[in-house]
Amino acid sequence: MKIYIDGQYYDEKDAKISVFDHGVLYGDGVFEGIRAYHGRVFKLREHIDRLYCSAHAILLKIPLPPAEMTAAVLDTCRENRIRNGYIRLLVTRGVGTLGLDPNRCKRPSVIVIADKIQLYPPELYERGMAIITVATTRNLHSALNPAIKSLNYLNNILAKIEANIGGCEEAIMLNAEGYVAECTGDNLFIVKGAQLLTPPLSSGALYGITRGVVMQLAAEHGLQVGEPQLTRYDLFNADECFLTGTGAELVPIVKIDGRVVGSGKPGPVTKALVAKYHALTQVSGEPISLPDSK
Ligand code: PXG
Repeated sequence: MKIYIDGQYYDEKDAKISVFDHGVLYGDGVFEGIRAYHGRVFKLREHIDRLYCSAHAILLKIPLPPAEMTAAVLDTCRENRIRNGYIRLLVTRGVGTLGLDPNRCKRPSVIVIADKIQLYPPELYERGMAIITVATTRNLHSALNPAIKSLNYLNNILAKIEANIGGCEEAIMLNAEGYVAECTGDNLFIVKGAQLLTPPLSSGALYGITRGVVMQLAAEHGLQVGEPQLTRYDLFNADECFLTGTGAELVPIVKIDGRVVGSGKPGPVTKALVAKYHALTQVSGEPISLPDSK
């Protein structure tokens, strides 16, 4: 595997950054997780936009314009002959001193990794997943806004650990007011009658790219899409529930904190949206343009 670091490709074993990089010292940086399907990068513009918005929010000036970043992602896929895979894009604050001051960091570093994807087992999609609410609440937006996809993911990691201790692969995170925000690396949706509901961004949810796609597909499917504040009660009494994310796509949720959701099986609306989402991933995206011989 070849890793892109600041305009050059390195073998995996040589792909290294400094221990003085503030990305390592302080989690000072931003990232994206992107999918490629059938030789195309899905929703690349949206991911690039979100990366620059995250960077803007932390006053991190990405050293190349979005068009060059886009080209770097596509080129890294070509370099690794990736047709289907997972792309991790990150920008660190760069090499600085041991002190906090980001002004000491002269140049941010850009890293692109294009790899095979680790998928959840297919049974999970057929049977659905059980999840639990965890004690760790989402970061306050007045402290570290969860809309920023920063390299400081400890809030999410702590919640993930609690999920694992509780025997689950994902967790519901509430915000400080007790409203549902999202999962540790996925957004959350419920179906109630003809409505598709997901927590608003102000709840502490990430502005998920998959979330946006699913909301659009649902509207086209004739569902009424809304973003009200949701409580655990709303989730327990939903007809259907699922989570969304670039890696996970759509995963049906059939049990929450021991309460069976709906029929206890993946529901018809979830299945219809899964089919629509898969269909879209097969036909859209930025072409990687791999030569046929490769
Ligand atoms: N919420 C959070 C907190 C996320 O980090 C999503 C929702 C889904 O967003 P997209 O744009 O992908 O639909 C994410 C992104 C992992 C992993 O390995 C997942 C994400 C990021 C990093 C790692 O599960 N998800």
